[in-house]
Amino acid sequence: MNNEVDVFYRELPKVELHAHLNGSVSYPTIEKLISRKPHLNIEHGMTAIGKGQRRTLDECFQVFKVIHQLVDTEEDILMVATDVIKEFAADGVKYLELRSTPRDEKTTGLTKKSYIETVIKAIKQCKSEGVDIDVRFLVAIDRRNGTEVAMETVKLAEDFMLSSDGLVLGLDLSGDPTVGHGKDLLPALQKAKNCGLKLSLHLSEVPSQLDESDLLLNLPPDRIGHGTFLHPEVGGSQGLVDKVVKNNIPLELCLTSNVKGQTVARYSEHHFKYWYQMGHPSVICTDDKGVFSTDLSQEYQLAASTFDLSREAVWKLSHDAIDCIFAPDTVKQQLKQKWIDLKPQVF
Ligand code: 6MZ
Repeated sequence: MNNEVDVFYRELPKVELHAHLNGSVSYPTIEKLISRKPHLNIEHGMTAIGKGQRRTLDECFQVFKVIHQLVDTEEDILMVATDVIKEFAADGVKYLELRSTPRDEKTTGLTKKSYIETVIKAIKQCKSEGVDIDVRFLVAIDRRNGTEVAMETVKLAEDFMLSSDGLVLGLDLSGDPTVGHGKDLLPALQKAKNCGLKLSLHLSEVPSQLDESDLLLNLPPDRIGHGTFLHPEVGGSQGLVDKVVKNNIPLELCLTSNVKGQTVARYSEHHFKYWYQMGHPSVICTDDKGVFSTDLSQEYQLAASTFDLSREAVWKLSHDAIDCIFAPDTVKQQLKQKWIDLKPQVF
């Protein structure tokens, strides 16, 4: 990780709401996975995008395929999830919503159900070890897998929502945005909403998804991932912005991910500026801290230096993220108390 991050950002209590499990795997964990599976001939350069490097979004999705080869047993998932949770905690994250796409792996006996059970086991293990972070889980639908798998995933998520003591809170819709169409997933998402699962949907991560975004915004989702091309200045529309504003749907914004994945040309052009200036709920997140070689402290520092935010403004930004979490109000109150306790006397 980046040692140049100012201690203020490291010590800032933070909320992370957009973190894909397998995109968050750090260098040391990748090393451990590679040593478990040397026959795959995978090198670290194939699993992360270093400082100053960029890839097309398509190339980023190839990286996930490499990581998935390395993470294909319950044992791997337990290690990956435990390491990721501890790393977020060490970076000052007090509340984390992890998301991941459950997979069946015939060769190892991994099933979608045991995948989710293993992530829950990791969350509970960290809690029992006293790691200072509240972790919840969102079950992800990979859009390329289509209608039937989406329905199956909703059923699984519903079962876990009812049996996981509040650890499974909702659904994420993600995956390569150039593949498939949201209209095929709408019935599954509607069903999820009806049964009380919260929805965080990747919307308009690439241009030319206006129809889809318009359709999915009618649900409406509880949060939006990226939303890069929603606003009129980048080819979106005022109609889309109005829907987001009317329903007060928070945006999860991932600066480094969007710049390294080349959907945003430079940091100063990031759509954080548009939404933040409007006073719309905007939450700084990492997306894939391993793949994009970043962490949440670094993302806050980047937002502050790019958009000239004072330390008070940064504090308010991290504090206001609490209102966007999917856990119930009692958890929000506990977190707000934590922020009061940790607030520096002077900035
Ligand atoms: C869309 C993304 C993503 O689920 O195996 N994922 N989906 N846009 C992005 N922007 C870069 N980054 C990650 O984590 C990896 C999976 O998360 C989704 C993709 O479906 C990817 O395969 P899990 O834990």
